[in-house]
Amino acid sequence: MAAIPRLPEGFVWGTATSAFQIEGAVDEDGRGPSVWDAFTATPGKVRDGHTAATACDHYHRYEEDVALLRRLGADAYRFSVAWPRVQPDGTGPVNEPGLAFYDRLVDALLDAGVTPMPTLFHWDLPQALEDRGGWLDRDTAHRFAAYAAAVADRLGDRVRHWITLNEPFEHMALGYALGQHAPGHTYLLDALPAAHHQLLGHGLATAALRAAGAPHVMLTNSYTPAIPYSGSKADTEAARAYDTLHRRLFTDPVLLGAYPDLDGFGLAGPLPFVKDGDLDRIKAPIDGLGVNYYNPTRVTAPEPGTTPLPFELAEFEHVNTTDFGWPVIPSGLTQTLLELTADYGPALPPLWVTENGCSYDTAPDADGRIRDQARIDYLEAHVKAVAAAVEQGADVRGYLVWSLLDNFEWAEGYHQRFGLVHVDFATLERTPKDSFDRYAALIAEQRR
Ligand code: IFM
Repeated sequence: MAAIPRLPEGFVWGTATSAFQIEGAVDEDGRGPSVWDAFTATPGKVRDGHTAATACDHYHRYEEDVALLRRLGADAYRFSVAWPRVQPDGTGPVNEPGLAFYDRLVDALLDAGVTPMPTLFHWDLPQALEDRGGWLDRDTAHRFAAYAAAVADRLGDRVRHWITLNEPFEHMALGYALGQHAPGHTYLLDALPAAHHQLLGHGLATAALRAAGAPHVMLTNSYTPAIPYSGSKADTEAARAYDTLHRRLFTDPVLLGAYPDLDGFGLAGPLPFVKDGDLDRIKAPIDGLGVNYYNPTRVTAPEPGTTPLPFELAEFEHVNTTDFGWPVIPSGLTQTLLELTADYGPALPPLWVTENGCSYDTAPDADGRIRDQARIDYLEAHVKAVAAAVEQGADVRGYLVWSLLDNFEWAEGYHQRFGLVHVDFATLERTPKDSFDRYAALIAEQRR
């Protein structure tokens, strides 16, 4: 294998997780129910009826997990704060025992020499807010800023790096448009206010974090280059439409203070849910843009009359796929980073790869070792893809593997294993995989 090029001095290496996917302890210490508790309790929503009631039991085993990060040599750890643990109803006074958990976690990370990078919203909205309309209700954006202020008030003396939202596109598309994730709505394009209100929440929370003295604030989006199925004009336009919905809808307002033209979606003219001053709030300066990358998306023009959307998705042929069926195309990460750099120019803050990883269910061998060579190959190829983008001018500051642990993969339950560390969900025993050791060696090599 060719050597992995050295990333610039100070480049940050780490891993990422999210609260609902690992914590468990859903009924403890005053935590309120989230939309995901309700969704997992609804028959047929999650594969094999899996729930996250215990997940990785990280809530009780966080010290063991922080020890794993120390052993990995990670510079940073991106986790999420569960809003319903901090404010069980999503509003009102904080739930002290819930906030105290994150206090302990942050202290443990700092003791281990690992920089905490909390994300304030990774999809587990308090159910009480969903009952009032969730992200379709503008007030949720204001509630989010108040919650962000409460967390910053408690952790801001030690946490410097904050992330407001995780992947607002997926949350809108899967949760509000298609119903594959909580809260399970199938509103198609009527889900768009959920995009705007999340972005408004991001802007208002950014202001709240600044007021609390936060020096480094980011938003994390998912990015996927839209690859036209063919060179035809129709496929090229379809890919452009997909890119508008997935990338530009969630990036232009934040960096440029304007929504892209949505004419192709039958939405000519001003969007009725965007009020005066919203875009100025959404455009609050940020210090970094989080990039979650898994694969590119192949896009084709739709057959007339088959869909209200100006595109259809297609499969890539002759490529390896992960257990999730996702194509393994590392060059898509280079392309993503370079396209952001070219398209947003001076408006683009430094980029951070806040998630990248793959699902492979490699079982322990007879000797207990997990020889997940496919994950090693995936990670090496994607780190090289980051290095290639940096070499060509992208300003990338960090790379975080999704994920530290095998965990609850949303509608797939425990069927997709993304971890560097294997979790036996019956015993909760953690076993670092071969990829964990390879990533540890890679981090050490980069520091030498
Ligand atoms: O597990 C998810 C994570 O919560 C958000 N980004 C994609 C990951 C893999 O599907």
